[in-house]
Amino acid sequence: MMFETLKYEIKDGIAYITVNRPKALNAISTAVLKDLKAAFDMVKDDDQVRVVILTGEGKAFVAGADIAQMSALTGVEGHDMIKYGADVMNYIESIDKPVIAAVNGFALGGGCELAMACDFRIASEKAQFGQPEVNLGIIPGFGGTQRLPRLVGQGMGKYLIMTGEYIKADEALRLGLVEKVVSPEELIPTCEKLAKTIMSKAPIAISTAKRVINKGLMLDVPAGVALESEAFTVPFCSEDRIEGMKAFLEKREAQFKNR
Ligand code: DAK
Repeated sequence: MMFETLKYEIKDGIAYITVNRPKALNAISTAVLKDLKAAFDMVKDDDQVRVVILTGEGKAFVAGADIAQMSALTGVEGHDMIKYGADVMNYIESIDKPVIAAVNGFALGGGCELAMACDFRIASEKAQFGQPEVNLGIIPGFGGTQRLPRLVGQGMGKYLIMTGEYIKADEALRLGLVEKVVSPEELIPTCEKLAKTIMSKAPIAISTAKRVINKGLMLDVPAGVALESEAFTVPFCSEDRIEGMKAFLEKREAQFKNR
């Protein structure tokens, strides 16, 4: 399928989704949001796809929501747009396959929020992160006020959102906003290596872990642990669990079948 604002390719179980508006530093317009929703619908329905790598074309990952488009909206239109964008980010987070953000350059405003809706952020040394909304007289609207403090802590989350300060990749690593920093050339190979490691595990275990971690973060610890106990039976009752444990005892690699 062709998208107006994205490239979508599948290779060896990995869906590569690339935001493709390099002249506008991949700014998120309504068209980008619609394309992202449609692309993740395809990821969800395609059994061939096991992991997603999401990146940006050119020198930016995504430099924010499209300020030119947003500036013309009325209050009501602005509300609808922000709600739609926030829903798309929630949808990406809810996909039961791991999503890796390969952050190649600027991840600002809506771009930082898009990266945070992914499961992992691997950054190029050239990446920069920030929530500069306060410079425009607004606040983050695609989940940033909620996901950033959960990743970097309350004080640093407030600091970044209230100052609009940009941070480089090494600082993002120190804060826990990204999992790894690599050279630009190593960015996609590093993401592919991570994807392949995850793909070698039992898919039902991976999807269940993602769901329980995401849901549990919204609960207190005893409620989260109850959720874990309940969810544990899903992989435990799978054929892959029998194979995984048998393979261990037979000292061989497990052959998982996603059953
Ligand atoms: N939107 C639209 N165009 C953008 C853009 C953005 N966020 N960021 C960059 N561009 C465009 C520039 O206008 C420029 O276009 P031309 O002038 O060539 O036509 C082109 O991309 C290249 O950018 P620069 O020439 O500025 O490139 P530099 O390397 O010099 O600078 C930069 C790179 C990332 C430091 C700079 O472009 C920059 O500061 N960009 C803006 C960063 C930012 O503030 N992002 C937005 C965060 S706020 C809503 C309203 C608003 C929002 C959401 C909803 N509603 C009413 C619903 C906003 C949310 C955000 O994400």
